[in-house]
Amino acid sequence: MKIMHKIIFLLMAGIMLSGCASTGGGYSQPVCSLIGAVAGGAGAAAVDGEDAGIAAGAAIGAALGYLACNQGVGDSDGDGVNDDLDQCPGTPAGTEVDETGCPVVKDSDGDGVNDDLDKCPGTPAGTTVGTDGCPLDSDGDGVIDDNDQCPGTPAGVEVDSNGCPKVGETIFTLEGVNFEFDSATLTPEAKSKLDAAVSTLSSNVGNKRIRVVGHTDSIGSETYNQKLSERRAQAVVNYLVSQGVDPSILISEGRGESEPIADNSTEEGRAKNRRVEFVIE
Ligand SMILES: [Ca+2]
Ligand SMILES: [Ca+2]
Ligand SMILES: [Ca+2]
Repeated sequence: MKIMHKIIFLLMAGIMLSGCASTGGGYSQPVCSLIGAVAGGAGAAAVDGEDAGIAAGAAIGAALGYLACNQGVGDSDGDGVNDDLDQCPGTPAGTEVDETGCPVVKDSDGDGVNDDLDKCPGTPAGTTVGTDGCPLDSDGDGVIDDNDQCPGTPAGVEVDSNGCPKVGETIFTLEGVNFEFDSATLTPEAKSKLDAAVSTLSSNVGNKRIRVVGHTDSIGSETYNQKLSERRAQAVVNYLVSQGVDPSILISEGRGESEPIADNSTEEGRAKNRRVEFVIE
């Protein structure tokens, strides 16, 4: 049996030293201590075979195993977690780390965005924030979503403190080929544009109304164009109502050729002048 004990001792010692020494920490410390304890105990038993000797040998072996394993295992980034356990070995000095050696991640204002990503770390409780931790302003009008009664304001439209368009603001313009030639019949293109604008028109004016204003180019008489613009504005209102917009918020008006925004002497300019504007009343 003594020969067997010696073989075990040498075997265990060999495993311990190769595992720990060659890699500078191939085993974790508890495992190395255990191997050391077994090896030490076996070694002691090999020498005198007494229980006390086995216990003493185990204790010495455990200590030796621990020391062997810790040889060469430093704490490169000085965060208090040794390199063999440090999953974030390059932590900057002064960073608070957890038991894995990685920075402790906090969300100081409790908005669900951790401090390291939070560009607005002091958001008041309950504020709706984006991925950057700052209050959301979905329509970019300067009024945060939590206070915005018109959260879909089109870009460039001036708003009041409720985030709704100010009186006189044009919130939408129907441009392009909107009507069949010389008529008030909406083209399919115009209908699809109006369809896309319906939600903006009905839910983004607050408690205000929309004046739907028709304009023409200067081809034809002023009187004729005035009537044509009125019929076109009314056609737009009728279509919007057929698509579910509350008729009580819509006012129809024609201004003929009296308010050109481009040069009526060119086809391009005339196309711009033929338009229907949606103005907050
Ligand atoms: Ca936060
Ligand atoms: Ca807003
Ligand atoms: Ca708004």
